[in-house]
Order: sequence, then structure tokens, then C-alpha cells
Amino acid sequence: MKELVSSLNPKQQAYVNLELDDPRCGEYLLAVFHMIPGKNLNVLQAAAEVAAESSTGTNFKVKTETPFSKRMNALVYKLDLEKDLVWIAYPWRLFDRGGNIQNILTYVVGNVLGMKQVSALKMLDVWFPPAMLEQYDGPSYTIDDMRKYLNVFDRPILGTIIKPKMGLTSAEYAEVCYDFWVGGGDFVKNDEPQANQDFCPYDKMVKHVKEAMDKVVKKTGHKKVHSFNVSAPDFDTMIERCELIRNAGFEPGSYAFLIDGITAGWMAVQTLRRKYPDVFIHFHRAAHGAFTRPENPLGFSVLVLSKFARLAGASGIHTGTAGVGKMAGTPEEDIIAAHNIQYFKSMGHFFDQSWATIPEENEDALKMTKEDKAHKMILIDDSWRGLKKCCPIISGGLNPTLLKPFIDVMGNTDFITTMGAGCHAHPAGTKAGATALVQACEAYKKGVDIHKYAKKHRELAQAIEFFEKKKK
Ligand code: CAP
Ligand code: MG
Repeated sequence: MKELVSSLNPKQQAYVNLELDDPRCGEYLLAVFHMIPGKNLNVLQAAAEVAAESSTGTNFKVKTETPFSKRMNALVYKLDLEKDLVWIAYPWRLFDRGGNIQNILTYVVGNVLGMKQVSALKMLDVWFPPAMLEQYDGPSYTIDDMRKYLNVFDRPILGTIIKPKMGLTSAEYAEVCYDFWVGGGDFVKNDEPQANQDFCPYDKMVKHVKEAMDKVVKKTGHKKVHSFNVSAPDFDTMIERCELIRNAGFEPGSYAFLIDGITAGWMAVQTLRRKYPDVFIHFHRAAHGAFTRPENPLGFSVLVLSKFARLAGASGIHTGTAGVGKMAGTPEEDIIAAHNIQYFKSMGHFFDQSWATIPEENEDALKMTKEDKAHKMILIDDSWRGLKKCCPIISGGLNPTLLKPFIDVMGNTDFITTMGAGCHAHPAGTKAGATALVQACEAYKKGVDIHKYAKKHRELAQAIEFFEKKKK
């Protein structure tokens, strides 16, 4: 290590402190990157260049530095030469006051992803100090609120995405919603590209969904939720869509706002969270693969994306099916991400993150939080500034036969699942698809194998026959 340190030029030296005495002192956001140096730099030189470019520096030492500006330098404080890992501490006073997520990401996974000095740079984990959590919104309306509205507890909230992904008229779209809800489903979402297409005008889609929802609530006596995609070309139009929904007669709790958080951006996510704290903010992560897929050496992990979504105040974010469904993903990646946004305190890939500032001397509270993984007691009205939980939304290639396999990997049922083809490809259609999903969930709760349960539940039997045959 000595040779590495002696190889640093004066500028690089200002961004390295391998003796940083207490990175978790509360002054720093901490990050771990997988990094491969580029441009014939050694690992410490490249890491120092990353720390410089992602905080106060550039490619040369500038004459305009001041003693204070140097205190804002990010610092490389640890290396793992075997695993090509770099730990960087960011003085969080660097960041825009008032809780701005896009600002942080512009630093830590902004220009640095384009630097010649690295050939690989992926942020694998991030740690937010308690004092920093005070500055950020965190979720407001959570899955617990949605459970109360739906009167659904101790099982996943069962949802679908209307398919075909696009091309239905607003009336046809609402009919499919009706069929899913009347089949027993709780939650319907727009697909991620749904917007104001000429064949399905936004206002008509909202109107028809409201009619379908009223009809099915009257028929079944059960509340339902629809998550409307409010992503739009500009903020005014996004707000217009939100207001259209709120003025369409939906009762509070019966609608969520879906935002394509990567393509619409973090400002849209935070605008929705701040303007509509009484609404479930549903973060769809379309395009995240460009940053998160393991084949991609540049970007950030699903865990990092999910932790920032909780910090931003998303009520829920898609966290992947851990390889059970159609999308790339693994238990190591997807389940760790899900637990880190669900629980009060969780171990990530490198950091143990607590999401509230409970005084360490308050042993009872700490003990209670360790036991209270589902936040039944904590953070709702407690005086500690805690970030409420964010709900994993589990989707992508799932069908009723995969519900239990996923729950077994997840280790809990405190999530929303949305199955598109898994319901609408059912041989007997959407209503039967929804009923098959409900039956698969009933079987799980009763601890009965679905093949046994299907003997007396036709829709589930048809789903097994269809989806298990397809798998072969
Ligand atoms: C799923 C889905 C979701 C993906 C998103 C789709 O449809 O609607 O957008 O699940 O992936 O368009 O593919 P199916 P992730 O149920 O028919 O697969 O949740 O991994 O972000
Ligand atoms: Mg989709």
C-alpha cells in the first residue's frame, strides 16, 4: 500500500485518507465501488481521480482552491485490492440542502461513469448517516396505509399490469381492470409506457377506470386500488394528470401515482412525494438495467437504486423477482434490496443501514426495533426522525405457480406483486387468472401445495396446467 500512496501526485493526495479515523462519524455519506483503473493508472490513483471528480476536483489541481473547499473533498478511505473495491467518504455538506436526490447522484454516479481513468466503476452500496436522514423526505403513504384501505393483511397485495402493454382503447382497458378486480385481485397498475396515447386518451382512461372500480366495489364489497402512470413530458402535465385523477371522484387510498423514476427522473419522484404525501408513490424502474445489470461494469446496484428511492420517499419500488420471474436478477441482489427498503435496520452488501436516529442509549427502543421488522410499532408516530418503510413491488414474468417460490426466497409477504401475462395469459382469461392468483395465495397461507389445492380450485388447476407446461 505504501508504494501506491507514494505514487499519488499532489492533487490526488488531497482525495485520499487511508487513516480516516471515523468514517461513520456522521459527516459523510459512504459509498463502496467496484472499480478497475483505466488509462495506465494504479488503483489508488484512479480511486483518487474518482473521489476528485465526484466531489470538488477535476483533472488538474486548480489555483482557486481554498482551505474550506478542500474540506469538501471526498476521500478514498479504504481499498480491497483483491476484490477491486474502493470505499469513498463524501462530506454530505457537499449536497444541496433540503434533501435533493438527483444532486447526490449527479456527484457519485455522474461524470465519474464517463471518466477515462476507470474502465469499470459501479456503486455497490451506500450508507446514509443518521443526521443526513433528517434532511430527506422518506416515504409518507406506505403499504401499511394501503393495507388498511384494502383491509388486506398478512399476505402480499395481489396485483396485475394490464396487457397487452399498449393498444387497448380506454374502454377496453377498463374492462380488463374490471375482470381482474372481480376475479379477486386487489391492485391494477398502468404499464410503464401508458400515457396519453391517441387510441387511449388519458382523461377517458381515468374515467372508464373509475366506472369499472365503482362497479366492482359495489359488486364485491371489496376496495380496490389503481396505480396511474403520471409520467409526462413536463411537470405541469404530470401535475395535471395527478389532479385529473384526484378530481375524478376516486376516494383517497383507491389510487396511486406511478412514475417511471429513471426515465422521468428523480425530480419527478420527489415532486410527487412532496406534493402528494397522502398518495402511494409507485416508482417503476424501467431502464434501470442500463446501470444495474451485472454484465454492465458501470453504474450502480439494485440495492443502491432502492435505497435512494426510499430516501426520496417512494412508497414502493420494483426490486425484482430474484431470478424467479423473467427479468435478470438474483436473491443476493434483489432480496437484499427488498429487505433494505422494508426493514428498520438492514445489512446491505457492505453497510448496515439504520433508517432512523434512535439514541444508542435507548436500549429498549433499539431492542424493539430489532424485533419489529415490519414496523408495526416503530416510526409511525414516534418522535425519532425515522424514514418509513418502502414497499418492494415484485413483478416480471410471474404467474400464480411462482408466488410461493418467490415468497420462499423473499422470506416475508409484505410486498405488492403484479402479474401481467401471469393473469391475462390464463387459458380462461383475466378473471380466471386473478382467481387463480387468489387461490395460489390462499394455498400458501394454508400451507397447502398448489397442486393439492388445485384439485378443488379449477382456475388454479388451469393455471398450473398452462404455466407449468409452458415452462417445459
Ligand atoms: C411485467 C411488466 C413490468 C416488469 C418490470 C413488464 O409484466 O409490466 O414492467 O415487471 O420489471 O412490462 O414486463 P409481466 P421489474 O408480468 O407480463 O412480465 O419489476 O423487474 O422492474
Ligand atoms: Mg411493465
